[in-house]
This record gives sequence, structure tokens and C-alpha cells, in this order.
Amino acid sequence: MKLIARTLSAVAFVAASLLASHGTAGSVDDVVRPAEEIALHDAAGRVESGGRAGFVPTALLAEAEVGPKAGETFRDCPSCPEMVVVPAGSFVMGSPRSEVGRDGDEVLQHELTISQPFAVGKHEVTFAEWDTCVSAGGCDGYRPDDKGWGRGSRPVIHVTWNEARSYVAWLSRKTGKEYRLLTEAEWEYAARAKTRTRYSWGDSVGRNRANCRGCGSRWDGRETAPAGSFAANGFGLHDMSGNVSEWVEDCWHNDYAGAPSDGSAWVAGGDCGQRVLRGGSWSNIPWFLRSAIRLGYSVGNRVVTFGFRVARTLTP
Ligand SMILES: [Ca+2]
Ligand SMILES: [Ca+2]
Repeated sequence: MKLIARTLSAVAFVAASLLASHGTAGSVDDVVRPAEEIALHDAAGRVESGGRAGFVPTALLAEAEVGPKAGETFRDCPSCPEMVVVPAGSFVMGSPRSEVGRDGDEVLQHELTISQPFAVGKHEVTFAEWDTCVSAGGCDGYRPDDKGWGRGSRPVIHVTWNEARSYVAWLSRKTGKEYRLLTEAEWEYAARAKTRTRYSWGDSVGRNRANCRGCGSRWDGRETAPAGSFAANGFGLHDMSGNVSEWVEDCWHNDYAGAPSDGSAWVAGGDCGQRVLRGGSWSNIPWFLRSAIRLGYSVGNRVVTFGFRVARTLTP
């Protein structure tokens, strides 16, 4: 909420400054304010209340022009995936001792710091997005089978890890931006969205929170759901849990011993013939939808439950 409040306050400040510049609001008293006080208000994430419409916070105005803020969404082209800005932060990766049913490959909990905001696809990559890549001459001309469920806003399935990477390579060429798969650490950070519970919405799977075999949705155990059919997590991301399992960049490692602590992709050692999948799918029981769950699979396999989402590095 603080981040939203900050964004809103920045917008309000921009509007206020326009008013002030036209001489329709504010006074000399409003405009003059020590920089230290501005910084304090900024750090506290407070929204300015009424009565100071003429106040021109130059520090915040400058900040507002620097780049996207956490929670903001954007597209780099009309047919490009919608992206959400995820904030920098620290988190504990892996499942806590208290988590029911924790798996052996996720128990070495470790703290990570992701030092820069980055952008994450709001949804899993859809058939429409994939097919755009094919139409434009990318993605090796490969049109994956949709099982008769329909294309459009359904998440793409039957794509190998290599094919997922061909999509992000094409998207990078098209936009001139650095698109890539998420790292495994980024994926868990984004999925948890500051939570430590089994799922981002709590410890119980509940009903109709996601698509899985036993999630209480109309698609359970039968097929993919159109992207965004369920509520977003705290970072504004949909379907991190369930629908399709998502390829990430990292090579498979049997546990977290020696894992990087900066959120980068772990591609040293391990088995790079297998890459990591996260989040579980429409075909999995709820256990597989836990934020901590990890699975390794051969890079060349096309599977009806496997898809991916994109990440984008945000250069300052
Ligand atoms: Ca998913
Ligand atoms: Ca596992």
C-alpha cells in the first residue's frame, strides 16, 4: 500500500505543481520547504493531505520521471506481454520447518536480496503472444498444440525450455529491451510477494484461488484457464501458483547448498540438461502449488502442463 500511496502522491504532486505553475493555487509559504522534510516524507511514504496544493516537491517530481515504480504496469509494444514492476527487496527462499509437506529439495532456507526492481509478466505467456512471435518469423515457426482448449488468452503449453528462451530472445530483438526467463530466486520472490505461507494467499488452498486438481475452480484437473482468471498476488501477478508450471532459467540442483544470494540464475554446477519449473499446474494437486515447490525437467520436453512467463531487466 505504501508504494501505491507513493505513486498516487507523486501523481497528486505533479497535478499540484501544474496548478501552482499557473498561479491558481498555493502560496509562497507552500512552495518553500526544507529538502530534509521532503526526504522524510518521501521515506515514510506518506500522502500529502489537503491544504498544501501549491507545494512543489522537486525531489519527488524528479523521482517520478526516473522510471517505473513498483506495481506499475506497462507493455513495450501492443502485442507484447503486460509487465508489472516488482520492487527490490530481501526474502527467505525455501520452505520453513513449520510448513506441512515440505519437500527435501526446498528445506535449506536462505536469505536473498534482490537489489534492483525488475519487471515480471503479469500473466503466463499466452498462445496469442506466442503466435505473434511465430507470425513475425520468430519462435522457430513452431505452433504448439492447444489440445483443443483454444488459443488466445490461454497460457501457451507444449513448449520446451529452449523454446521458451527462443520467445524471450525474439521479444528482446523486437523491443530492444532485455527480456529473459525469471531466475528461480526471482520466481519465488515474485510468487511469495512478501508472504511466508504455503501459498501467497495463506496456508490453506481455499477455493477458487487458482487452477489445480483440487483448487475448486471450473478448470480443475481438466484444462488450462484463461490467463488472469484468478485474483492476483500482492505484487499484482496472476497464476504464479497453478494453471501452468513455469520454466525458469536455472539449472537443476538437488538442494540449495551453494545457491547464489543475490537472486541471479544458478547455472554453475548442477544438471543443466534439466531446468527448474515452478508453481504447479492445472493437473497437479495443491501440494504442487506451494510457493516453495521446485521441479527439474529435461530441457527438450514438450509437456501439456508446462509454460512460462517472462521477466525484463529494468535498466536505471
Ligand atoms: Ca503458473
Ligand atoms: Ca521438489
